[in-house]
Amino acid sequence: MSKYITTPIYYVNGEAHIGHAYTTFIADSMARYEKLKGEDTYFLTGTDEHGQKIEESAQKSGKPTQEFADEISASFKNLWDEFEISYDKFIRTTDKEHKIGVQKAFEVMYNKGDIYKDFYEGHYCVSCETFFTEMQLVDGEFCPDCGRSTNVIKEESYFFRLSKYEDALLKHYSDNPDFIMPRSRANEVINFVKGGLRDLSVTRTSFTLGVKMPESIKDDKHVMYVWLDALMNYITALGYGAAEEKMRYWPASVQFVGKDILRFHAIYWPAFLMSLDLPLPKHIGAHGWWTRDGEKMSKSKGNVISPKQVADAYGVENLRYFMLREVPFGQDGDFSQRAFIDRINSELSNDLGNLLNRIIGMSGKYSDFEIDSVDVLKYHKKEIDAMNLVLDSLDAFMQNFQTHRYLEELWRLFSIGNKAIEEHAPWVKMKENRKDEALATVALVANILAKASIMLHPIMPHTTNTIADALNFNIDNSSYKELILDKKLLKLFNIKVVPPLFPRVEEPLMPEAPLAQPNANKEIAQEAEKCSRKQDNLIEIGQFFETSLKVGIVVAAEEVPKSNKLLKLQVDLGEDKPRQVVAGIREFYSAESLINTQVCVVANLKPAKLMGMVSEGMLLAAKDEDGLCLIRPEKPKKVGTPIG
Ligand code: ME8
Repeated sequence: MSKYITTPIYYVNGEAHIGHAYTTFIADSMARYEKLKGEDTYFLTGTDEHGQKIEESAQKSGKPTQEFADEISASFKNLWDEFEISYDKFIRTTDKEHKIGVQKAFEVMYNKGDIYKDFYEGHYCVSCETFFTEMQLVDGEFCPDCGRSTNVIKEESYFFRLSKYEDALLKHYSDNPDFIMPRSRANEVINFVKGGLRDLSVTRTSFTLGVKMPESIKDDKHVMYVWLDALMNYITALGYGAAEEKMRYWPASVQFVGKDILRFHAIYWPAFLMSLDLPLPKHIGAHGWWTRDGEKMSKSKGNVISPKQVADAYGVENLRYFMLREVPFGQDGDFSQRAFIDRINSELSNDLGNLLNRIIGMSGKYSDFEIDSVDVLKYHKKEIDAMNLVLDSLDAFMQNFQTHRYLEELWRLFSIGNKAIEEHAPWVKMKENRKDEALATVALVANILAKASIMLHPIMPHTTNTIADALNFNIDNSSYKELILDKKLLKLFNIKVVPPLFPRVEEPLMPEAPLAQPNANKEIAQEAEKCSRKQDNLIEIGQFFETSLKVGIVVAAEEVPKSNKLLKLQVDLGEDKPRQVVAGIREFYSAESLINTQVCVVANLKPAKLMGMVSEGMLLAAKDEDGLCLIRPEKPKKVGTPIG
């Protein structure tokens, strides 16, 4: 079965930052993984070049729109080329074939009766290129997604009958629980659809930068809504509406997106596809945000980190490893230079790099760089079995896009190798004239390194080719089949000396401090390392006690209208009256289930306003890829009991 993997197409309103690089790295690694397995795989990325946002950015730059789009699109493409992203096609929505495909799709939906003409009056957020109803706005004016001011727009518009697809969408989510990954993200989509879908305005008359209407409809005032145009890229790239020879790749096996654009991909896109009578993608993989100081990194906020700058300092493959290892798929992650350096030094340099160096050194010393695997099974059955168990477990993590777990498990192989060397001490065996045994251990570890490099190849292609070169084999589909699927050992190694792959990083390599500051005080940092709390910033105990934490009991709870996330709670903290706490936990708890249950509350936060309601505290909770749970006292405690 063929595989089709996509990234979002990136807006050309600014250069790529590490958020874009992250999506592209995940998709690239997945595509490389499938190709390594011998799957017929097509990998698409590209740029989104229409809409009011781009028109405004071009105007600000003082350049003609097309020239502006050409430059930024090229900067994305050049960066991906420099990073050796293995895309099969880089699509631009200004490509002629794309526009023809979008017009064709519009026509099909129109002829089916799924698109009709009417008037639209609503509040438009240019940054999100989305209309909102008055009720959806925060404080009657602000965009509920990005918080920016919205504009009132009244215009004639064509509408897509999104409401018609409500039931079909809900059925699809329930029949295909893995459609939205991670599963924990599905609830927000399902709740949104259950809340009722309004027909979607899919054309604009207020600006001109967009795909024109199809000839057959002849309504030149209108251009197509940028999201309709953009989403269609996933099929126009395969030739939809023109030469359709690549449409055999459809449906996509996975479409990677950031959680910010999940709604477009998990609601609008499937509805458009249903209208076009095309099958739906197998998975929409929604990842979290890279944040800086807790805030989403974004071009419009200007708080971005340049992937080129990081890659120049640390190497692009180290960056790929770090980003895919650091953050569980679906979760947010803060980009910290300290955490990056820790992973380079401990995992890449110590665990992997040193193991390779030891094998190069021992093979040279004991047998002139030539070792065979004849005695490996005789002396190392236990290690081989352990290695095979790890190798067998890996595919499932990749299929669930859990790159952090995949790498974590993969690293167990290096522990098996390092442990075997310590336990069997080949240098002692050599002294005792037990050369066969000594060489068997070296060959075992060489095999471990070979197999691990095959599995690491999709994430670190060059580095693993260097390892393969040092061990004298090739990483390709046939070695994948032999060494991973058939579990064979490499018979003979002719080992080559290669320079250390991962020089240790002693000091941050980025000039000023564009990333999170490393801990200023080295001693404290070392102490923290011992406690294996490497990435936390240490605080004084007094600082902790500045936070007043108290046990409370929920005495009333209700859903906040128009919000999929918020619940309004009344929490008794033993004060003269209960406090109102507005908490973003509705996806995980129903209002009724909370009544009469105990919670832990941050009681001395400045009151905040959420959707116009005052919130006088915050509940303690823990969230991972399986969802969120409240932190509660193990046994019931008197309300108001301080925690600490
Ligand atoms: O939304 N952390 O384009 P865009 C992680 N053109 N990923 C991030 C990120 C962050 N801080 N910021 C951006 C668009 N991304 C539309 C898409 S698709 C038919 C149209 C990544 O340039 C993430 O993948 O704003 C997000 O979905 C994408 O960039 C949005 O890029």
